[in-house]
Amino acid sequence: MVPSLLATAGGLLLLFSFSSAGQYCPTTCGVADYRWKYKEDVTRDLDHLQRELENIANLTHGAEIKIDYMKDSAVSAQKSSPQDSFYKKSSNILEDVLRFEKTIIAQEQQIYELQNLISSNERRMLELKQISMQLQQKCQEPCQDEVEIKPIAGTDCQDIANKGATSSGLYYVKPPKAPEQFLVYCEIDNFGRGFTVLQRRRDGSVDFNKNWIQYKEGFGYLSPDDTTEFWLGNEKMHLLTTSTTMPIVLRIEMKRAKVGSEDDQYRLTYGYYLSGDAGDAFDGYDFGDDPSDKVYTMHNGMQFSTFDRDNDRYDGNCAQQDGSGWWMNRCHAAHLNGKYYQGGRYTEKDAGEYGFDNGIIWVTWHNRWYSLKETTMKIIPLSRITAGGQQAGVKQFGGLGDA
Ligand SMILES: [Ca+2]
Repeated sequence: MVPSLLATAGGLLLLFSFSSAGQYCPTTCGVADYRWKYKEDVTRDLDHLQRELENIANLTHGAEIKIDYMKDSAVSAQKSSPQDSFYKKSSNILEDVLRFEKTIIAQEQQIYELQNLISSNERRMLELKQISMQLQQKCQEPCQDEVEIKPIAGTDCQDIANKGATSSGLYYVKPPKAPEQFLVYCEIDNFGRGFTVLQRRRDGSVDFNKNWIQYKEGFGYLSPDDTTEFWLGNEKMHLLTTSTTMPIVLRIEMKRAKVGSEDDQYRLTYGYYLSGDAGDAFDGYDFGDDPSDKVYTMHNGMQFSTFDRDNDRYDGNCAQQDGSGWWMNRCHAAHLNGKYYQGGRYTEKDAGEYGFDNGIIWVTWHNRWYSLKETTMKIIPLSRITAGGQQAGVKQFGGLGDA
């Protein structure tokens, strides 16, 4: 049987499921990838500009020294009374004036080059703005000609199911605090439950070793038939979990599962957990290496880390050595964004440069040297689960900490 896990809090429930490409749509329209690609050029240009400015500053400084020197020469020439000495001094002054002129010409040349650089940068900025506007337009209605997007929209997939949607697929959602709607894959079951899918691994076709911006915006592909891999994006996950339109059961009101804002490094908090056969790896795990293993591998309350943004509780950089963005502690017992290993089992050698367990891991189900073949992370308002209906294979695991 396929084990599944339900982690929650407050109005929302986080569910993970595992089990042993056709039409699709990019999760972000490639905005993040484009930005990342452009970053190097911009950095290089800025460095160049910086060097030019330093050159000019040096020249200006040189000119100041020359002026001081000329003043000194003039003063000393006035002081010396003999005529021959005066002529000698004044020819020295002439030479200095000539040198000074050369310096000014060189400086003017530098300023001219700088002006060119600025106007070419301005042109590039303009181009970039145009491209960004085009992308923006595309992002508002991505792939609408290529993939089937269902006509019903809502604040999340449960809202969409409540409005009568009965089949899984791509839908637009606009959570209350979202500036604009975005596309998600909704898993809608026969009991009228609408899960909003946050992450999908199924074949290793998408590289999950991405930077902060890419995790923020999302990456991979959404498909109407759920055949592609993706990360919906931390910002969208934050918007989806930061507010819910569903009534919240009082019993768990103080215990919310949510992804924090970027200011809080997209911290993950949850307070209520329902688990199936796979156990709660999010609560940490005692590997038997160290008495503090469990504390150092629990994920509740952790901020998000990527190789270029280290928010973990480890001296080193978990996201870098394990090759993924995740709510790293020191480092993990659950690691669903890990490297995809086709065969499942892998070794320290397979793990490459760092040799740490970097697969798709859920240690309370399989040990850390087994990489899961398929995972899904999805959320649903808690009331949909606690209100009854099908809960086979799902039991309450325990109330865990405050959010
Ligand atoms: Ca660190």
